[in-house]
Amino acid sequence: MSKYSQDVIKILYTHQSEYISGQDIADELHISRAAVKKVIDQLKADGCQIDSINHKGHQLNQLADQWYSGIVSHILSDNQLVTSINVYDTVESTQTIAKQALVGNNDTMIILSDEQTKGRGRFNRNWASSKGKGLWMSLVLRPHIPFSMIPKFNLFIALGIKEVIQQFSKDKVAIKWPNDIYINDKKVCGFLTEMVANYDSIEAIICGTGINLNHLAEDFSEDIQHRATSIRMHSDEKINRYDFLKVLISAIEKRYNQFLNQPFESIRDEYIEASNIWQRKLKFTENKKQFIGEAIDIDNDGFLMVKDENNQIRRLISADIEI
Ligand code: BT5
Repeated sequence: MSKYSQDVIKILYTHQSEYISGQDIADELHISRAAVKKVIDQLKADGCQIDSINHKGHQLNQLADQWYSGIVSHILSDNQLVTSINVYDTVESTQTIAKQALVGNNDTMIILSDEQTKGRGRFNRNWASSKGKGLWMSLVLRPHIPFSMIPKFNLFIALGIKEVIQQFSKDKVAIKWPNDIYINDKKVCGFLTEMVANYDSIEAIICGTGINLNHLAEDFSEDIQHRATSIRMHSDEKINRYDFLKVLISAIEKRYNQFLNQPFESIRDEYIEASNIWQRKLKFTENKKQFIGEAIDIDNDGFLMVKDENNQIRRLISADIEI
């Protein structure tokens, strides 16, 4: 991509309601009209729908299904959550990139990639991250908190992600404790929180979030087709990834501040209401051991209270739940 692509796409994006001439773009960037034309031709070849009319100029109608750093930086310009924005077209895993990028500095970051070739879930399970279909993101945050607060992070972030997906979905969105978001009993999002720490303090939290935005059923491989869904499959229109990202970061920022300043108790009722695990028989896996039970409550510390088949109450900090 040419040196000026990100600047040109940002100008087109911020002038979406009108035509802007090649000369105006060239003047703003101090480059030639021919250079602007070259970039615009490339953007069209990428899949951007740009209407170009002689003597009138260019108008952006639709962006390609990819992240342009020029636009990401623009839409996140007023965010207080991260200072550094890193956009890739393909990586093995944004978690790996995040872990490398956080060394030797104190930055907070967002890492986005159009595709992950080795996206991973918890316990090194695979996370399918096909190109241009979803939001594959890692956030590097630097909270000054004790280790004991880490599990609480997921609970606050889940509410933020859930409410944003709900804004774009016609159907009910629910949290499946502790790390998943579901629509109609199918998984639309999974996230995981990893930590980099030295012996007495946390250096960074890396929150990896995978959200299926624009998949159609056939875009999922056979092994997950029956339990995966996308927001597009519950919406009348294609999801605009940039609109989605803007609201998502703002919701996460709000929930992150809540997490830093408030106890879980303050969101407990809201969390319980947003969850889909109540009044049903569930299969739990905890430390590789399985049991059947019913979730009955979440306590003030965010532990899940489960009644197993022997009527024993178990208190879980994390587990896999099969619905
Ligand atoms: C998760 O793990 O749900 C956490 C997923 C986190 C992915 C993000 S993407 C950005 C960042 N970079 C990464 O490399 N990872 C993070 P877990 O609870 O272990 O769920 C994994 C299981 O979900 C798999 O075993 C599949 O059954 C299923 N699965 C895989 N890909 C899926 C998808 N795209 N949609 C729905 N389900 C999927």
